[in-house]
Amino acid sequence: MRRVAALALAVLAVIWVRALNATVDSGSAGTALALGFTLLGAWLTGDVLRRFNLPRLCGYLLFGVLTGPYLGNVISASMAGQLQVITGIATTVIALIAGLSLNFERLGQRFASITRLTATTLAIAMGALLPLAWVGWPLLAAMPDVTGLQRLAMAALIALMVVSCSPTMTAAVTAEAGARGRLSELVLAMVILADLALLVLFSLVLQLARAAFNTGLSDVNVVARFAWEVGGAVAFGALVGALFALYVRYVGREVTLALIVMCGLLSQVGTTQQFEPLLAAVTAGLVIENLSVAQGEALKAAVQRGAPPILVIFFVAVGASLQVGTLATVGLLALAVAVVRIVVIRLGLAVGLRGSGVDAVTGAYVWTGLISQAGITLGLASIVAVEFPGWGTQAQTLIVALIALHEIVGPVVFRYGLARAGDLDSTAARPLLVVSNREPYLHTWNGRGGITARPATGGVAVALDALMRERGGTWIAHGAGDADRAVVDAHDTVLVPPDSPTYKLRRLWIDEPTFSAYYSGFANEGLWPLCHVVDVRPQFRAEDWLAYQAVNLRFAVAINRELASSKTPIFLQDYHLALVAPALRQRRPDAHTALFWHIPWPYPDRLRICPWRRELLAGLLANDLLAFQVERDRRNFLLAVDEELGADIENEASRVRFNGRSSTVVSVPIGVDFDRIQAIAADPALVEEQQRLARRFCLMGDVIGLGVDRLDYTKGIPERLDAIDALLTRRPELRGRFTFVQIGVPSRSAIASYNAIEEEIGRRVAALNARHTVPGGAPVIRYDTAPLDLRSLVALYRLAQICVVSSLHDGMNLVAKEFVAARDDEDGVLVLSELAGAAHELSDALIINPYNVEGFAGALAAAIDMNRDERRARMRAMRRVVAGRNVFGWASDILEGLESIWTAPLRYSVRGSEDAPV
Ligand code: GDG
Repeated sequence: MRRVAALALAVLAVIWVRALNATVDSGSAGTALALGFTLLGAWLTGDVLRRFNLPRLCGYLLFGVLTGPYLGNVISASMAGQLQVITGIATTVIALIAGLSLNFERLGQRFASITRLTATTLAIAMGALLPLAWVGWPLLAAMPDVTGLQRLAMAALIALMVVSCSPTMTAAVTAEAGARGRLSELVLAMVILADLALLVLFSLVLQLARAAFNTGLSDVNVVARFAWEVGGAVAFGALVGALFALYVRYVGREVTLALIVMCGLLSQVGTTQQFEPLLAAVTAGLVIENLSVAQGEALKAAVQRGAPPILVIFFVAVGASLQVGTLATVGLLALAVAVVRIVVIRLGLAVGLRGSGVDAVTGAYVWTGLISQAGITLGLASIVAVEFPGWGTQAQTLIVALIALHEIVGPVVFRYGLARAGDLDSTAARPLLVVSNREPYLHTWNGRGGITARPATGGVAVALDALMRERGGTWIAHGAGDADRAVVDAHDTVLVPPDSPTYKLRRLWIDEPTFSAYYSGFANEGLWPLCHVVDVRPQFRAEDWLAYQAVNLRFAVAINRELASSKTPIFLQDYHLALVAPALRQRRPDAHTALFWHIPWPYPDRLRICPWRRELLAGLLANDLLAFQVERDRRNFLLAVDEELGADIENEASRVRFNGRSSTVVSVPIGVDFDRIQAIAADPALVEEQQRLARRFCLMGDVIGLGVDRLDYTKGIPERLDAIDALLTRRPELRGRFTFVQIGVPSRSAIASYNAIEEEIGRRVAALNARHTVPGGAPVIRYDTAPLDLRSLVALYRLAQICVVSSLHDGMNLVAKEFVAARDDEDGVLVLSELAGAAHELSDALIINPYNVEGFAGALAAAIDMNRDERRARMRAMRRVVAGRNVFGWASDILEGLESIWTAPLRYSVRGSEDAPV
């Protein structure tokens, strides 16, 4: 039904667009054939250029430039009409992409400083170009004697066109180079903001020009038309954006088709109703991306799938219109303008960058991203040519020549800038070395003599695996599968993922007694309870400590062997590996290491329980970068460092100097793979899985609660059961209506405290079911200890009205964020413990204290009674947070943090000062 509705909507919209644009004749077979050949030829040229590390778009342009002189004879009237529509749609797609690329929330506080930098750069560049255009006006030949307001308006329009940039090219170069980092992020935001401002200014000056040239406008009309053109465009764009976001959310079918129809609407309605169509499209993109990141992501995927053919045709058309011949006539002038342009932009940047907070390396290369000009500039030039056929056509020739020049030079220079600023090194170009206790894939015998590769479950392992698939490199971990040895080569490595190998898994074999003392003993009976404020006594045994040191040393030796270049970033995971860095440094003093501590860090009084705390602190400080989940952990760590080691702490720079070296200590909250969970959630076939699970868990009542945990005493499961008990006692009418699904996957079962909690939970579930289950009804608590795959987990998240996370203490808690990511229906209530790190970010959950049973039960009742509007508002706010900080952002923040430590001192070492600020 939804599919039919989507198609009907698309067809209606197409009919409307065609009605609006009645001048276009129906296409002929020849048009289709010519377009097909153009696509093929352009695609091939793009591919050839790609091999030389140049963006494909350059190839399309080049193809257009080369075939342009011959196309004129081939293009028929009907083809020209089709091309015009395609070009209109394509420029709108480009503007929409620009809008979709700017997420205010993701930029956070940087947004204000980027806006300031852009405004300063533009103001200075325009301030310099305007008088130059005025003075240089006679060079343009047409109407050299014009003075006064007319000359001012013309000069301003030209200056605006000259200074404009190309969001598409910027985005294309960034995407194709696989760049990620400060420069690409900064440039993209700047280019979009600059073009937004220019579009508004252009519209204003255009009205002035119309008045000055007396094209039938009074002064009042100037203001009214400007308000209509800009205000109307913004309002129309916002409306279309909001409608489309709703469409993607509630219909979600044929998104690519609907996208193209939407761009058709924006471009055609904009033109016929005198809106500024490009501004409308940028606004639509901004609204979609900033109202709902998930819809923005879905749209970006649709653009990737559906828009390339349109963009190819567009860029070929641009190439064809560039007419290299014009370069011969205005070539010298264009060259001079290009030089002046870049000089004034650099001047503006030099002023704007002062005090902007942008680091010096990034700042030095921002100009490289501001060279390209394309779609939007071309659009402006053709408006001027149409409105003012005399001088406008001449100005268009100059601008087109300028674009031709910049299209050739821009992408190459920007790529160079990205490389110099380290945006290329920090991603795919440089492999990564991940080190963790647990491996991402386990090989096990399947009972029929065959071997099965099983991926690790859990958000972090899956996300790091995705990162490794993208970057390549090596992952070192303890080999725990019973068939692990059978699949490795002579160097104990195996290529993974098994279906499409992209990186190396290096396994480490640790004998059982040592492993048990290191893992169960020191890590999980000592450090785990030490770091969590719970009622379990940490056990510190000397033999466990010895095993912990020995295993950490083994990891360090393995890293040293695998590390081809000292520049390869090493990303160590968690509390099992606190002593790896110092052991590695003895072998590789210049290794680059970052460690993420996934669990809380205890306050100094509790840390003092550990006899080897100083060794641990010193070990962690041997990393270049040390990251914690939340600020409180970072603070506790710094307090301990101060108290125990007397190390030198620069609080502002987040740096600790100890033992002749310095480490940066930061907090970077971990996220989930939002897009992946969202994609699973959006799959219509998931409904069948939900139905299957509903049958399996006998979910007959109308209120379903859910808890998903590793069976761990820190997760507050008994407290959760107490609260449910209190709820059903207080509200007996809920019996028979309320079912709670508790997934509890056993872990660390060799440890007594874990055994005890497993038994306790089993006992309490039985008692609670006995007390509250109605005769003949299904049990209140559906308790299952079998692990589920991610798909089933997402299905459960969507089945539940309430998800409960009641940790007594938790570094973050990914279940809370996964639940939110799965709820693109913006429904469901999260009941979240204030003692979990996630509560620092998800303040729109119902926050509880698991030790307060009555309060907890009250929150469950509130969750059950909450009305749809409040549920939606809370979930929407939480989704914004979870989407804005996904697990890839987490990893790249840490890895980029590591990179910047290593690029900064290099620069300062030239000055020979260790203490220079970074
Ligand atoms: C530490 C910190 C921090 C659970 N059951 C199944 C399953 N899971 C997955 C969940 C989630 C993960 O396990 C558990 O997340 P937690 O955040 O509770 O993780 P911990 O193991 O306690 O880990 C914690 C985390 O590190 C990350 O930094 O958040 O605070 O203690 O991803 O989905 N996954 C599948 N089937 C199950 O049955 N596939």
